[in-house]
Order: sequence, then structure tokens, then C-alpha cells
Amino acid sequence: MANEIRLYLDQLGYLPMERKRFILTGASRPFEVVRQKDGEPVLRGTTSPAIADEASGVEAGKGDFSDLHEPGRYRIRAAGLSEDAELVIGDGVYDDLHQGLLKAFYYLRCGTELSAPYAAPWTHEPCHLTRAEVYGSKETREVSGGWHDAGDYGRYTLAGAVAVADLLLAYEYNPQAFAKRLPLPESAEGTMPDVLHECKYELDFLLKMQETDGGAYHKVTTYHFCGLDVMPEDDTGPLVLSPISSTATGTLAAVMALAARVYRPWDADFAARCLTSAEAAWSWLLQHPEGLLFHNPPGVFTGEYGDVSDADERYWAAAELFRTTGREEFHRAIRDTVEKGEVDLCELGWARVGGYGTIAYLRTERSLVDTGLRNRLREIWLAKAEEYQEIAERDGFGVVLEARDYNWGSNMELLNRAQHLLVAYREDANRRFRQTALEQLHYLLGRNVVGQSYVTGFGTKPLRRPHYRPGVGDGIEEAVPGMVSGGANPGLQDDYARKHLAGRAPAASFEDHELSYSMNEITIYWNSPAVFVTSFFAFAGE
Ligand code: G3I
Ligand code: 9MR
Ligand code: ZN
Repeated sequence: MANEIRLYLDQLGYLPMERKRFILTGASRPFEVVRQKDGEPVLRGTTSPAIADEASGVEAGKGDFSDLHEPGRYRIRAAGLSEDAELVIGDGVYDDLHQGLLKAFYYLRCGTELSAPYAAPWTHEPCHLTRAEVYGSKETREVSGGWHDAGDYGRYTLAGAVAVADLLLAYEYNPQAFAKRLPLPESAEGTMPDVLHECKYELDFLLKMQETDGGAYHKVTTYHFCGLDVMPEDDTGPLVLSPISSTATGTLAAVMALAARVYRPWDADFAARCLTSAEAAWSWLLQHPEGLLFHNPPGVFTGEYGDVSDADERYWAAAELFRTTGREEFHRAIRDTVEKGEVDLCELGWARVGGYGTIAYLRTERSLVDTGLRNRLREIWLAKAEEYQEIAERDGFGVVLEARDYNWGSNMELLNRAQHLLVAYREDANRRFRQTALEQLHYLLGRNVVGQSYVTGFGTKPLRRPHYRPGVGDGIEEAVPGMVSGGANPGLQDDYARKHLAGRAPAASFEDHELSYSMNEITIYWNSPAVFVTSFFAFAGE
């Protein structure tokens, strides 16, 4: 209905001591919060003056109930609301979400059976075990394992590297959030946390993607995407290793150097293998200074993950190798990149990885770093955090995206900016940054103009029909839980979106339908920043 008043809130709940706000469309009005069990009013307030919000296309105000700290179940009432809104306040409201987001990577495993104790009812047989043809040659390689990228069954080196990096960084920042077993088949193998078991499943695959000269193949896929209802084990077309690229090789060098640090206390041999791989990839980069940017070769029609520069991947590789080894050659490469000024030093996500390089340098042992350079990077990082802070404070829904930022994978951009704010928070203990990062979780979990939780299995209106082949092919009504949708995208980049979404405001450009891959696919590097962000707020995170 045109003038119906709508209330939007985090459908999982709110943490007792954090800022708590809901969004109410229409003019400012009184509201009250009552206890669910006896209807006792516990807080009264008035929503802020409504502002015309460009990204969502509605006029909305915010209802602040931050003074309510008592954990429990409540209802929110306001004039014009057709029904009360259900509200939860509690310390552990994100604990199950955190576990679910991480377990989603297990469901994306390729090359192995997903067995009942860990995956029921979403089990499937092993898949994609055949040797892959090296594009354009008669040679083949054994490259089984790793994670399916997304709704498709491709396995893409740089996408996998970025996803692993988010998860390992989350573990480095908040180990306490990863103590509880998921569980996984490897859980009983000792005391190594499951997040490290799961990342090793991808890292073992990424090691296979490295050629003897140190270069990394860009991807292993079939030549075409298979049908949307094809189960992994039924996707039996020939596998092809697409050519080595400098972007894949740069991200491989980076993530292997990062892994060498993280796994050293748990599996020294594996950590050593990772470092050897990182150094081999780095030497390949030195031998190919001109770069080798990737485009799908003739006859290959799967995801491209193209790029216009590999300078950011080289920067990230140098920074991780410097943090792990302390060797001056890597330090020089970092300095040269910063001096040249061609790399965005803050961007995160699959295409621009300079931010991961800056995080690596900011977290390098102080005795190794150049204090002037570190301070410069810190200033750049905090200035960008202030920019994000201002965007969120201006936005009618408290979102860190401007209208133009809603593109394919807008939830990745949102979560990457939340990651940025949390890294800034740990740099200068500015709690505003942590608070704004938390507001992005509220958006992801229902406080948005479509009233949608963008995560399968979580929220009162959870994601149900992502563009995800096993979910279409398995005939099971319930979606695998813990998968993050790419989210609102006004780009109309698939047939379904063109047919159903034309003319909508950017943040309203979403429907939960499996036919739309440009707004409702899931991917490993949309789940991985979500794990990073929730790790600060789950299991008494800080
Ligand atoms: O950044 C520009 C923005 O400046 C511009 O205004 C806007 C106009 O539409 O485009 C923006 O770039 C978009 C880019 O994603 C970043 O959001 C491109 O249009 C869009 O084509 C691009 O989409 C990528 C998509 O593959 C198609 O290439 C997604 O980032 C990427 O996540 C997605 O990755 C796919 C894999 O290929 C296959 N596996 C599934 C995976 C997820 O859908
Ligand atoms: O399923 C594919 C998805 O993973 C990709 O992100 C998307 C864009 O590359 O392509 C999807 O595959 C579609 C193909 O591009 C066009 N025919 C329908 C395919 C299934 O939706
Ligand atoms: Zn597979």
C-alpha cells in the first residue's frame, strides 16, 4: 500500500550495550517498546524527523531505543503500524549467525562427499574429480578440491585467495570467536580451530593451482556454466585450467604468505609449504613485470574476474611477504608502490586488494616497519574510515553505501567497508567506527527497505532462493543456511532483473529469486567479509 508505515529492524536482534535503532517510514511519531511476556511498556520515544533517502527511495526516520539494555523479547508499537514489530535484545544474538556463515564454506566444498553428519539434508556425492586440461595444450593437472566459487561450480584463484584472507584475518583479530566447533569432518583431528581446517581445504587446492614456474592458473572451470538445476556430481563436462595470470599469482603469493604465519603454530610443515609457494609466486611476478592480465580465452565462457591492473595484487603480496619474513626486498616494493600512488591503498574485495596490503603493513611487527610510512598509511586508512562514517550518518538507513554504490555484489562493498571501519577501530580505539560497522550488520539482517535478511536461514524474513545450483537441483525446500546474497543491484544485469526490477530505487532493487544472478547469487567472498564483521560481535567479541 502506498502510504503504509513500515518498520525495519535487525531481525536477529540487538546487543544489550550497543546503540539500538530501527527505521520507520513516514513522518516523525511517538513509539513505545513493550515487554513481550506481559505487555509492560519499558521505553517510550519519538522517531527522528523523516528524511528523503535517495538510496532507498523512501522518507524515513530512526527510532532510538539504546537506553533499553535488559536482554529479552519485546514488541515495538507506533501509530500507523499495521502490526507490532518483534524485537530481541541479547548478548549472543550473532553467535549462531557467525557459526552459520562459516559453515557455509563447508557446504561449498568441491571434490568431496558432503556427508550426513555434517551436511544433512544438503548432502551430495564427490564432484569435479577429473584432471583438468591446461588450456590450449594436451597436458592435464590434478586440481581437485577447494570451494565452489558461488552459485556456479567454478574455482577461481583470486576469489578463493581473498575469501581465505578474510577468514584468516578474522581469526587473527578475534580468535575467541572461533573456539566453538562447527563441526567439520576434521574437527576431531586435534585442537586446530575449525576455521583453519576449512581454510586449509581451500589452501590445499590453491597450492595445486600453482605451476612449476610459480605462476598461478586463473581458474579451473568447465568451458560453459552448466544448467541451473545441475547438482555438482552431475556437472561432468571437461575441466579446463585457464591461463596463468598475474592477478591470480599476486593473490596466491599474498594469501600463502599470510597462511604461513597463521598456520606456523598449528602445522609447521604446511606453513613452510605455504611460504615456499608465496616466494615462488613472488619470483614469477618479478620475472613478469609487464603483468599478465586475464581475459577469458576463446571457448571459455565462465566467470572472468578480469582486472585493469595487477599493481594492487603485487602490493598485497609484498606486504604479506614482508610481514612474514621481514625481508627488505619486500619492504622496498611496498615503499615504491605507495610512492607511485597508483594503487588504492584501502579497497578490499575481489577486484582491488590494496586494502589487504595496508592491513598487513599496519599489523607488521613495529620493529620492522618504517614509522613514517606506517603513520602515512594509518592516516590514509583513518581518513577513509571518516568518509565511510559520514556516509552512514547521512544515510536514512545508517548504511555505509551511497546510491551509486549499489552494484553487483553491493553486500560485499557494504561488508568490506564495515571491515575497514573495524580495522580502523582497532587502530585508534574509536568506538564510533565499531558502532557504524555494527549498523551494517543491522542492514544485512533486515534493517533495509526490502525488509529482507540477506542471509539464508537467519532472520524472520530469511533469504530463501539464492542463485545457487545445488539449492535449485536438490529439490529441498529449505535453503542451505548461512549464505549471503549479493544484494540490491539496480544494474538490471540479468533477464530476471530486467523483467522485474526496472525503475526501483537502488537499495530497493532486490528480489529473492534464483533466476537473478546479478542480485541474488551467493559467493565465498561475500560470506568471508560477513564472517570477519560478525567475529567482532559474536561470542563476546570486542
Ligand atoms: O564498479 C562499477 C561501477 O562504477 C559502475 O557504476 C557499475 C555500473 O553497473 O558497474 C560496476 O562494476 C560492476 C562490478 O561487478 C562491481 O560491482 C560491473 O558492472 C559488474 O559486471 C561486475 O559484476 C561481477 C560479475 O561477476 C560479472 O563479471 C561481480 O563483481 C562478480 O562478483 C561476479 O562474479 C561471479 C563470477 O564471475 C562467477 N561466479 C559467481 C560470481 C558472483 O556472481
Ligand atoms: O550461474 C552463473 C553465475 O554464477 C554467474 O555469476 C553469471 C554471470 O557470469 O552467469 C550465470 O550463468 C548464467 C549465464 O551467464 C547465462 N545463462 C544462464 C546461466 C545461469 O543463470
Ligand atoms: Zn565440485
